Amino acid sequence: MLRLLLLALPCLGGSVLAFPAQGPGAEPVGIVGGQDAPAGQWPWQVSLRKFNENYGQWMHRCGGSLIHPQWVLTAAHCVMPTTLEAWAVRVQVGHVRLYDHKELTKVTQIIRHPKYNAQLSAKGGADIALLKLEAPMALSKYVLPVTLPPASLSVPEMSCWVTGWGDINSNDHLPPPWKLQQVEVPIVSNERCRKEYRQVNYTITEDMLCAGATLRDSCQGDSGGPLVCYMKSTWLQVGVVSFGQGCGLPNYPGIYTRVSSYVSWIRQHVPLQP
Ligand code: 4AZ
Repeated sequence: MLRLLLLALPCLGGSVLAFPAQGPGAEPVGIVGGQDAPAGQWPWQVSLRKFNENYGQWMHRCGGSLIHPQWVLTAAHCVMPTTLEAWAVRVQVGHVRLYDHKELTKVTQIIRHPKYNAQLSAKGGADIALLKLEAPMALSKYVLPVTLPPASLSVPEMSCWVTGWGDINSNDHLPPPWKLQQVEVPIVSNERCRKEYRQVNYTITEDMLCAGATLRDSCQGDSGGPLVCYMKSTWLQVGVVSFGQGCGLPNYPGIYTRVSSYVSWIRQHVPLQP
């Protein structure tokens, strides 16, 4: 999950080179089992970009969500190492396709959760970070912040949605034109999730939340993106895509940072919407 994701590179003459995740220990790497998301369905979804020196391109690295006109929520592992500075990160807001236009929004501050442990990575929990945008976004039908849950929220075993431009299967990148994908995923209780993950020695802590089923999951490149549930007649962001054992595998749901565990930390930095 920490591997630099080179989702794909739009190249000269409109042709495209795709770079699969490589290297020893490369994990199965989008959204598995998804469909194209209609424009305006998930108006808080953002694509987090990092400048690739070799290709001179701002490449998709992770997802994120607009939680305030000037703030994006993402995963801490998406903005590592800590030497990664705000100028090297930009976001695309308000579009379902990657790379079909050049407007990116500048980031002026990266706040990683102080309890995120770079050595343990996502497995250590607190996989959450905030990005401050250079100016508040103009809100529209296509650009709207998502609602955060109350700290007291306990998410029942219901059906929710995860979105992103990540891989569509282990090692299968989302093909051009890179349209945002969505998939409905069941929430899995921490108790059940813990039992499954014990087999691979992962510890599921209270600040994590599990969701997914066979061939319905998030995957590499979706990290940092939102898991939302329709509750109390609105969409609440209950999770941030964090990690998991493979993608869409039976018995291994995706693992998310539980947003309700971090609302008070978020509120220390992000004002309530005006
Ligand atoms: C990753 O490597 C990753 N199936 C993200 C999500 C999931 C697994 C891996 C969940 O970024």
